[in-house]
Amino acid sequence: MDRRSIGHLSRGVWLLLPLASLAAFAVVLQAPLYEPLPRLPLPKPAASARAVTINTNRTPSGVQRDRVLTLAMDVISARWKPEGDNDPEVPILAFAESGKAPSNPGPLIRVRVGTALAITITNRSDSVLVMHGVRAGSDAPRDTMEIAVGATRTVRYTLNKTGTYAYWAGFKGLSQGDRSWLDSQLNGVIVVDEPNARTDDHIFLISEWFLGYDDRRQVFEDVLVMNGKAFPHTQRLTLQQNDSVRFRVVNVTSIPHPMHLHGFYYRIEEVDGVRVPPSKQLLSNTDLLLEGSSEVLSFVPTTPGNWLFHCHFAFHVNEETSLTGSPRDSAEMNAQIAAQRAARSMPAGMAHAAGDAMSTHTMRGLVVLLQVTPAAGYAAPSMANARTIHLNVQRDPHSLPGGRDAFGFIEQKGDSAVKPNAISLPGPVLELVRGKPVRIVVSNHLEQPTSVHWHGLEIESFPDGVPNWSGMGSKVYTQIAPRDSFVAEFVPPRAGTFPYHSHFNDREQMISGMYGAIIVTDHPRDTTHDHVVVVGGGGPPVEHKSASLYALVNGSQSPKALHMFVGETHRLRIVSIHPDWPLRFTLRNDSTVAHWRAVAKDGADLPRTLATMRLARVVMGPGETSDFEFTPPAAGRWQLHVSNSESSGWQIVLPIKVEARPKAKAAVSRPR
Ligand SMILES: [Cu+2]
Repeated sequence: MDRRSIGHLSRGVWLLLPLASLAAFAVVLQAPLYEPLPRLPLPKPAASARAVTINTNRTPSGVQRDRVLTLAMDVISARWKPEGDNDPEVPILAFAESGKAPSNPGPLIRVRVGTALAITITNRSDSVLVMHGVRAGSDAPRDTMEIAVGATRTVRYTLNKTGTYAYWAGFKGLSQGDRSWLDSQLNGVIVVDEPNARTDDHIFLISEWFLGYDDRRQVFEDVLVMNGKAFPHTQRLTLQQNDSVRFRVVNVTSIPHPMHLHGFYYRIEEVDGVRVPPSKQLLSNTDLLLEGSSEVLSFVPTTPGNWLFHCHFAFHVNEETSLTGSPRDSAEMNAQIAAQRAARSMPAGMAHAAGDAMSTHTMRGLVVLLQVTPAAGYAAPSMANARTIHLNVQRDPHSLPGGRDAFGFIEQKGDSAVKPNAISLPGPVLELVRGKPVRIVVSNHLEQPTSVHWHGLEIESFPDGVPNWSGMGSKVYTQIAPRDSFVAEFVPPRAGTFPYHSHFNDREQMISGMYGAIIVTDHPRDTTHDHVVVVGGGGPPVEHKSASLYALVNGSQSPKALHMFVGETHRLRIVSIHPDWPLRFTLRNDSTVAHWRAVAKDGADLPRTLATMRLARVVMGPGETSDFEFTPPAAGRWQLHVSNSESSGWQIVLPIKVEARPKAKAAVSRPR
């Protein structure tokens, strides 16, 4: 679980307001939705710009003869529709294989190891460009190549190192993540395969088109895409149950993305072109794919139905990450804003997954749909004798820091009715027994639809909680309407620590309290030695398109202390579910960082080779869980420091009081 460091998170959701302005906003903003900022007019493509085709990275480009791949590419001005046919079209520079249309991503370079590459690039743009990733896929150091306006340059080298790599180009002087819009889609993938490797894997390149305007007001337009398209216009994969799958995911944006797979665990087989030895491959269902990084993930879709692979930053799958509604001119802007407002006031019919013109909330951005076809003879597990849990979703007005409304869960026990507005922050720990069916009746007492996702549990698709998508065939789950309820029935197959959270309008509901922990065990937990730490949102951001500054640790900004005993082993189950931030955890006392043993990640036990003692520090993206064992070496005040991964951000301290256990009184014989 060693993390490479999270780099600077420079823009977009990461831009923060000065702290001094917060107090003023906190008083004013009580409405559930902040007023959208004006949208930025988008640049227009030149009349001569050619239309971009979408490259799904399934077909290698170039001409291969006698173990030499020859690829000639031009950089040209192009017009690109990152979303639907009726959505905005924007100008970009794009790679075009000579004689073909420009594509996004650029041409796929894919060869057997040992193939020579002759790549020729002609710069037909009117700016000097620098090509990066030159010699990626070889033992030679990475290089760059400057290409003057109108110039043609050729590079030849042998692709002698297996792995997944990116090539990219940008204006002179810019890093990969500094590129903003015109040069942001000059990206392509290089795959160097083992001699007999399967090549039917799925390659996804994540890029961002970003148009900034005014740092102070954080006005910007952006769209995040996978292989040149944003959801719901991304690819839809059809997979066969029990047929192994491999994803190659390349992130050329300026920020990490916590990529979450519903329903299944994946193994990370390769990072940045370097194989991870099988003994070091752990099971994950959510992992931070760092900026500028590539990963190869493999999994077996063992359960049929409809699933997702998506980024777990709520902002990156939210309507705000969309050019839809961005104006070309003021008349169009005004009409679109009016239409959006009209749509927002509609009470029902919200389409979360598949998208619907009249919906008030849809997923956008970094989402891919997966459909797993059942194998012959598939039968869902029996739900006979399921135990029932009643979970109510309610709103507690003005109860969050800053006076915002909390949305949250409360368990209804026995026959007594739950008090209106009462919620538990975080949601109640759902204690489930491995292999035993459970029926969770979720009743929605909000004025808006909701949905609940049991994150990371290897269950059937139907109860998985993705509106208008979870399920199979004609049996598809929709949502939980106001005053309606939904029965999620499943059998948790694995003991471990998992989050549960809203999967509808996450950017408002999850960040406002709709999250909690699920703990699956074989035996009841000894809660004096088994502690749950849930870190999630404490309210939505105070301004459009900014990150929320509010976080809660076990429901509070000054959480209650945990109690531990010297020399005894305690388990810490940490759930990271703040939808805006990767979180940094450090367990320490005044003088020193502690050591702990990592024992599980995302609910799956670590293999013995990875369950090691290490310095007690970890960075976790939203949706990740980690379990650690800590044996306090000394009495006193220990602390779990929780902060966002930016050094400039907030920090919350969870106190841990460590005491020596009072010795049992020795039997002393007394005179009578
Ligand atoms: Cu993301």
